Amino acid sequence: MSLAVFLSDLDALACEATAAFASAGDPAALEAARVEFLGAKSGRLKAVQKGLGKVDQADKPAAGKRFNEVKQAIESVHQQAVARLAAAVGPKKSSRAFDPTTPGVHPRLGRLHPITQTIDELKEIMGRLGFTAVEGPEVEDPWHNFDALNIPPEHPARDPLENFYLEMESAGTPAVERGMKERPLTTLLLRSQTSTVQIRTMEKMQPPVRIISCGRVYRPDTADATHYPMFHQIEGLLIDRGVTMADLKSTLRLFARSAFDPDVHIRFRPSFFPFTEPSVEVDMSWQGGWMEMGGAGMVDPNVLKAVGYDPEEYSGFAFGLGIERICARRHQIADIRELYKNDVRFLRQF
Ligand code: FA5
Repeated sequence: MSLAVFLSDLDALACEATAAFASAGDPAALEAARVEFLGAKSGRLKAVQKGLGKVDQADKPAAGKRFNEVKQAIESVHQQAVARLAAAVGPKKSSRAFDPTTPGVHPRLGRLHPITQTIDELKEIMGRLGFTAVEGPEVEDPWHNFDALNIPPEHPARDPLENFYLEMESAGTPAVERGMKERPLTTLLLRSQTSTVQIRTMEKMQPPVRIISCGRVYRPDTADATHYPMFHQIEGLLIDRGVTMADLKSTLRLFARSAFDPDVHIRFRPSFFPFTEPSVEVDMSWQGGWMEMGGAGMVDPNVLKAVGYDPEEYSGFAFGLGIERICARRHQIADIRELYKNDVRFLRQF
């Protein structure tokens, strides 16, 4: 066989194979074309290869070289056809095209817990009245929770059934340092009232004092609609010269009008706290009746003495209100336990 005939057969096959692969519309047609042209046993390229043996001896190197070139070219066209069909099918999972007009999914915004919101607002209101917000520890020693607040060792408020006591406190008590009656080593406790911060503040600064403190307090109370074992209080303390009960009442009235509504009434009922004299319970009008919000009174001279203030020179008032009750009244929440169920359907309302 002459070289010219061999090359002509080879080129014709290349043209046919290229056309067949390019026109294959689906994988089955492409596979059929592959078998026809590139099939290992009876493919047409194989048949042309057999003609190589019949080419004149002198032309064999040129014929062989050309055969390999054409074979590679046909295989390459086949690979391109495979890729073309695969791209047309597309990746399996995202067969749907992206539609930029589809409405998006709004990310849901988180929000502050209603108690945190209430605390922020109370700080704001009292800040406008000139009170600075201060903090105190939740784990307290009995000096700050009881002794300095004029609550003697035998007082029922110190009963283990009324408090969450923790481990033993270290030796060297502030009471002894101040020359007060020595008392035995006792345990630390979770503070049962924010009145502890009155003491911590007065220990650190000289009058005039005008502070509030908001925070968690703990009591082994049974949870019900108005009680929870962990709750929050806002403590207020004002110490200066010539402070009277009238200042206490007008401050609480201004506070109530800002926190609730301008028509709110407040009422003082005589009461007793060891750290105030006289002492009152503070009620605020609500839904045709009264709601107890907290306690208040004029700071007892014994407390002033315990922190080194001169009761002849200074006087002051203090109050402590329940923040859960304030929050419940602001948002018409009938049961404060709802605040701690972590039910987002409830919390999302505020
Ligand atoms: C006191 O805790 C005093 N320290 C308040 C005080 C401060 C008096 C300064 C004088 C001067 P009382 O135990 O009454 O007082 O608590 C105050 C308020 O905390 C209550 O009126 C109530 O609103 C709230 N409260 C008390 N116990 C709970 C509880 N278990 N769950 C939710 N709120 C409570």
